[in-house]
Amino acid sequence: MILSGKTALISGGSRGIGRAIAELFYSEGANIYIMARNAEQLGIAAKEIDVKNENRVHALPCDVSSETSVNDAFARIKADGAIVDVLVNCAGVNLRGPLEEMPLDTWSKVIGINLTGTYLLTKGCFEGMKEKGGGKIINIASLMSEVARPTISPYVASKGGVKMFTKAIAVEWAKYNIQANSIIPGYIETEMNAPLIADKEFNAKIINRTPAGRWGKPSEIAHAALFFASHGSDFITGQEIAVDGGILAALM
Ligand code: GCO
Repeated sequence: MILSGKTALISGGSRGIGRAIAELFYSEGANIYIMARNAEQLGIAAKEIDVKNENRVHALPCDVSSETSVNDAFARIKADGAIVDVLVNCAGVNLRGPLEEMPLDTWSKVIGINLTGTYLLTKGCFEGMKEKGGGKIINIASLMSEVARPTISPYVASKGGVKMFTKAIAVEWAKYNIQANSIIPGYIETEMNAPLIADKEFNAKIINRTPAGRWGKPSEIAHAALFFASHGSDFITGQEIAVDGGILAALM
């Protein structure tokens, strides 16, 4: 199995894309820490993912936007005697509203979780990855790393930052054999997008705008993450894979 003997840390791992990545990584033999703010939901998810009851999925409650919370989480991993080989920065929120009415606390919350959280977890993994002679950092970017749409300005800014931060990690840590790459999901059936799916007009727009003619599934993102977690990506760094049903390739 591709990830036997590897420890993966997946933020946002209790649901949606992060959960799908955790499930696939589990099936490939990884030892997994899943992170989320809601400890109860996280504990339930960890048990559900660990279908073979091998104690290979660990719930690690964490507010990724808080340096203290992130430091406490890494202290727990260290106390377990584990070192993170593969980091998946998937924790993300999208709080929507007109830019001209966007409150600073909403802006700060989105940037704090989506971008600052990625920075804090990435930095927390460095010493261990350097010690082990390498590592994989996989950042979940977005269509909004490439293009924008109205009413999601903090999310667009955060995901543009995630894409470019991935390149910054890549160029600075390549000498330590640490590869950093981004995945660009298209419109995926997740809880974050539930309001959009429920909006018949928006839903129809996405179906029409996506050449594949459908919303993507979280599991379809997971396979791209597995590639970036594998040795197959050892000479790939600072890049992006769009898993978007062709939406970015299409003008209309
Ligand atoms: C939105 C959506 C998008 C998608 C995703 C696309 O409000 O338009 O939430 O942001 O979820 O980010 O990559």
